[in-house]
Amino acid sequence: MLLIADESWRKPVLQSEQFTESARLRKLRVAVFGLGHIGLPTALAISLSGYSVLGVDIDPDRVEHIRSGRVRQSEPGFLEKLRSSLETHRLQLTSEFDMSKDGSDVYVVCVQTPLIGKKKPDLRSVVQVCRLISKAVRAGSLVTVHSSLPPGTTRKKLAAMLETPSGLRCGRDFWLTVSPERLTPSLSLEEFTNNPRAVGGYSAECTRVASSFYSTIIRGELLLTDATVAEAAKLAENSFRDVNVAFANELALLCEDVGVPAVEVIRVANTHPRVRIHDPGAGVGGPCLPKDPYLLLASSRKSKSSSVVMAARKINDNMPNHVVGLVRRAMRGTGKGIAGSQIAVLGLAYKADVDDVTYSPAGRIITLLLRGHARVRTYDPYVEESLGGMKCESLGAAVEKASCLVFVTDHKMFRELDLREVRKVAGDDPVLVDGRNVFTESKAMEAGFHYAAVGGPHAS
Ligand code: SAJ
Repeated sequence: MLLIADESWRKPVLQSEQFTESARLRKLRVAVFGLGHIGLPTALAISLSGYSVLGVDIDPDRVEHIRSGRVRQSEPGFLEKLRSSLETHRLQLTSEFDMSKDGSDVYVVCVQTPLIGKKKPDLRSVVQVCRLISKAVRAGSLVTVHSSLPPGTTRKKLAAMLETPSGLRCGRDFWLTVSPERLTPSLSLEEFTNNPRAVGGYSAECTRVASSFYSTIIRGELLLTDATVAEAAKLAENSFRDVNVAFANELALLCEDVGVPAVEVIRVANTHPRVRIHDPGAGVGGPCLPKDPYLLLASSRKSKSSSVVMAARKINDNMPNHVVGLVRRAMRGTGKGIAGSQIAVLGLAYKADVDDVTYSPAGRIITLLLRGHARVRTYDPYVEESLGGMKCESLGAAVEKASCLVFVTDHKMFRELDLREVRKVAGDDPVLVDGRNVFTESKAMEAGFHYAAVGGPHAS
């Protein structure tokens, strides 16, 4: 008879059954690290699923702002749900994580992974949080990473970091998974809950155990896979989108040379059942698309000189320069230069109806206009920042006596503008440069503007 002296092999089986049962009963205590545009909706959504959640952020001001309801999420119902979770203490917040008193069962890592120096991944926040968690992680815990990571980071770097001080073994004593976020800021709770979601385990057992937790908070399909697959898939999604936007932008530049409106070419091409050309624009911003391609290739050992992903980044990063070129050309057509001219930059956020200016093309456009000695006023109904221009509190104030209006973000309120009213306050013989094809040439000209657009006609 085989005597098994060491009972440790039973631990994982017992633990995983206990974990799964606790998940079913919503008894797991969850700690979410990082309360930014991903972490806060994550912490709230998990608390709304019935768990007790501790939201941890190193910035005490951010914690205070969240407590007082000063949050960036503008989606309907977000604030009410946040207040309710805080009032019932279903969600608690702290800027000090005391690992000696921590009794969490699930640790969710939602901190940022920006770029540093020459477009290198900056993993310091993830490493800092994992080192903290490594001092608290116990047998039967689940650590799951929602941050975007270069493929292989969790398996090669984070697992050992979590094992070291505790002496516990990843995959045997505690579980480790990668489950990258896909939500879009204006639909954060809905997309968190309903989007299909990858759950990638350090081991198959990690994936299995983690799925018992995620199946209680995610209604979308769970894609059970490997940790490195989950890391790579996330970056592939955003790199795919960035490459496709770059194609639309390159097509737009071609259409300008040929003299046909890119939006019309794309409209016709997209009637093909298997074609979906994206929208050309003033550039690609946001916390993800401008950086995820670099994270994806960070693990590549091949030369990046012929990379389509890097070529796409170059095309997209050049679009703000192209927009300023359209401004120069259009104003020259009215006998003006940008030096000394009053120019209104309308829309600073990286995309429509958000307040985030991370890597926003507007920043580069304003810098280039100021370098050309233009007098730049800015207006964005969602954004606090001015990005170097003179911030105006109304569209009218920004447009008053302006020789040129540059639309950089396609906010819904811009789409609804009556250009004839706008024309009344603008300067003489004004130009409208449309960075997001919000308007049409005919509408702009009827209202009294010379019109130029990305991929569109040049101002006549
Ligand atoms: N953009 C274009 N043309 C397009 C689409 C986008 O110029 O056709 C520009 C936008 O103006 C913006 C930038 O690209 O400046 C990024 O736009 P986005 O819609 O991708 O916005 P994000 O970064 O908030 O969301 C993306 C989404 N990823 C994908 O759609 C594959 C979202 O699902 C992710 O959760 C998010 O990145 C993320 O957090 O990774």
